[in-house]
Amino acid sequence: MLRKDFLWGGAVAANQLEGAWDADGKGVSTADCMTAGAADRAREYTDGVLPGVYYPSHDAIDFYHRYKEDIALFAEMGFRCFRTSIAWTRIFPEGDEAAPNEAGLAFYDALFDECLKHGIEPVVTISHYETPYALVKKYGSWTDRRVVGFFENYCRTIFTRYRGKVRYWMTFNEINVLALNPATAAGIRSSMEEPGHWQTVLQAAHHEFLASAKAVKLCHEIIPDAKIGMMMLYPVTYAATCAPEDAMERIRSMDLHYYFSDVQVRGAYSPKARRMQKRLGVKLAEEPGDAEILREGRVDYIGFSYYMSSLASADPKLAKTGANMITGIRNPYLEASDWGWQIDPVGLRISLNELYDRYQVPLFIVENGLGAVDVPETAEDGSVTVRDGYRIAYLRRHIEEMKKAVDEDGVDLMGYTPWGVIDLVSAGTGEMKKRYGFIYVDRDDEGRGTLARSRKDSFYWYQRVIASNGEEL
Ligand code: BGP
Repeated sequence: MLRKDFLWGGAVAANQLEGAWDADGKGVSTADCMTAGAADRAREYTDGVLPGVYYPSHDAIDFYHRYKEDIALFAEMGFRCFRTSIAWTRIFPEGDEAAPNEAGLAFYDALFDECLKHGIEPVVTISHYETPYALVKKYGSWTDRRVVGFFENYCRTIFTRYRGKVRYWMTFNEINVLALNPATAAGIRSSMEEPGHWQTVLQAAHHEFLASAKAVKLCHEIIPDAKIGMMMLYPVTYAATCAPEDAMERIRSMDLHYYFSDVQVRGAYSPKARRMQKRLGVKLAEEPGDAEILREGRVDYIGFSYYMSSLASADPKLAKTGANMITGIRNPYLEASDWGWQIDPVGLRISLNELYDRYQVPLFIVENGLGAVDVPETAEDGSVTVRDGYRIAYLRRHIEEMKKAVDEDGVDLMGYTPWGVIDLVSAGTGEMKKRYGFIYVDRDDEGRGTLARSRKDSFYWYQRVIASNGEEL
């Protein structure tokens, strides 16, 4: 049985739904410089906002102006929590100002008040793929240690302002994506093929670790009853065959991800992480006192996203399939989504087992879901719905496995917030067409549509799931 206060809810990120990208003093974030892509075409990351170019985040689904209507719908589903992020650029438009932008702070005050009014706990990601673009231009983003101080100032500001309103926090969304896609994660232009890539990203990671640790300490001081976690993409990986070389390759590929979680959960680089730095030719610039900062900033829980599993093979020639930030090998036992993400409910149970065995801290599934093409239907009375049985099937099977991890394997699980509970802009491709929501939003890839909201079949299904605490699936 799931605990009585299990945090059922849903997850989104500011840049993927708020829109109002330059309203009320907001600055430009890296997400505001991402063009629209497609399933087979990557988004482009432009040097600032260029005239005449379409940027999907600029209007997104206009949550900034419609949040009351949307939160009322979340409340109708019975949400106990709502995971969103604060856009750093609403609070500090360029990231390095000394004083915050009051209009930005006031927006999140109103948003959190609206949630609390409905009995919904806000769960807040402090940085979700939306670094202030001015920090990229002036400092090279997280490659510069000064950004740690700016982040600390941002955290102190929001913890002080929202104490009494927000009890659940996460520092960096999918922090390990910094190694795989530093442009999306932090606006850093570097690819794995480039010499110096690892020096750049692991130095930036060191700064994010310090920033996260300082945020944890500050949060505990300012809001003593708060819980603050890390957040990672969990890429559960199997050996492609029973060849021992593939088993070793699986371990090797996971090492990169544990590099991130080990520091944030255990408060220090592992011996293996130190070897990895050496092997990759990285000379980390560290200062006396860093070890202490990391040790004192261990997180309270691990939030993670889970969409699919991957395979590891020592054979470099194996075919690839599309995957969330990771290029994977086709698994013949699994079906894939239209975007090539391999659907694997048991992989969620395995992820929960692996993470809990390794760390024994509470876990929180803060993203999971199916990106799919939805076809809206209009009834005679004019109401719109989507018959999304495929989405219900995906979520049902994942929740079943999640419950086994709790009931049979003893995993300490805080909650479950499926991704993109209201249709929003895809982070990977910038599409609207790739929909995750229980709530349909009339908006297409070219930015057309009325933005009207409609309940899909999954809306009513999820409502029953929450009401029965996961018993009625
Ligand atoms: C995660 C991100 C989210 C979200 C999700 C789905 O990696 O944290 O921001 O977008 O993936 O990905 P996509 O939007 O590319 O389908």
